[in-house]
Amino acid sequence: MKFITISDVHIKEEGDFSEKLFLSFLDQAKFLAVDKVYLLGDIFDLLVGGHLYYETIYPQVFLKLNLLLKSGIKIIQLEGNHDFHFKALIDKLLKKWQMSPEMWKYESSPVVEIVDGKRILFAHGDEIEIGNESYKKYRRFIRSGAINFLANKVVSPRITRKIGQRASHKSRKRNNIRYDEKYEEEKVRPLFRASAVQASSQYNASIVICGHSHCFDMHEEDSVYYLNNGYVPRTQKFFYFDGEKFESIKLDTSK
Ligand SMILES: [Mn+2]
Repeated sequence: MKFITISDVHIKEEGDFSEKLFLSFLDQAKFLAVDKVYLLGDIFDLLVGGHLYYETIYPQVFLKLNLLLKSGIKIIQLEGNHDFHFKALIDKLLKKWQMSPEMWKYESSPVVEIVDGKRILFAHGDEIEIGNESYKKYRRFIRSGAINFLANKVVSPRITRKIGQRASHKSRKRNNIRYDEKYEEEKVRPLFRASAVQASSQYNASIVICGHSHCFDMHEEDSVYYLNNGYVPRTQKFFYFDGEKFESIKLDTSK
C-alpha cells in the first residue's frame, strides 16, 4: 500500500499560499499513484460544522478532492483543532458526487492502520501530546456533542468564520512566541518525541505520524519511528510511503 500524508496546511482563503501548497500536494497523489491520502488535521485554518457553504469558499480545493476520489484514491480525514465537526460536509459532498462513503472516511480520534504488517498510528497530535491539561479541557469542550450540534444546526458558518478569524488572529500572536526556533528545539521537539513514544505503546504502534506541533521531525527512538511534517507554509513538506520506506518530499508551487 502506498500513501501520502499531510497536516497543518492552515488554508485561510482561496488563492493563498497554503491553498497552493495543498493543491500541489493533491497533484502528488496521482503522480505518485498512491492508494490513499491521509489528511491529519488543520488542513483549513478554520472549518467548523458540516456546511456545504465551505465548498463555495474553497471551490478549487473541493474540485480537486472530487477528481482525486474519482480516480479511485481514498481519503482518510482526521479532525484537527482548527477544522472539526464537519463529517456532515463530507457526507453531503459524497452524496452529491454519488460516491461511496468508503471513499472518504472521517475520524474524530486517532486511527491505527496495519500497513504491510506494521502498525501505524495516525493522529492530529493534540490527542497524544503529553501534559497541557488546560488545553485538553478546552479540547474536550470544543469537541463535545453540544458544540457539534451548535456548529451544525444553530450557528451559521459565516458567523463561525468571523469568530474564528478573531481567534486565529489572537493565536497567531501567541504562536509567534511558541514557535520561536529556540523554543521549538528545546521544548516542542522533545515533548512531541516523548509523546510519540508514549502513544506508540498506548496504541501498540511502531510508527507514529502526526502534526499539530508545527515542528518538523523524522526521528527513531526506542524502536518507535515518529514523523511530523511541521507547519506546511514554512516547511512546504509532506510524507510519502512507497510501500517500504518513508520519504519527506518538498512541494512545488511553481506550476
Ligand atoms: Mn493543530
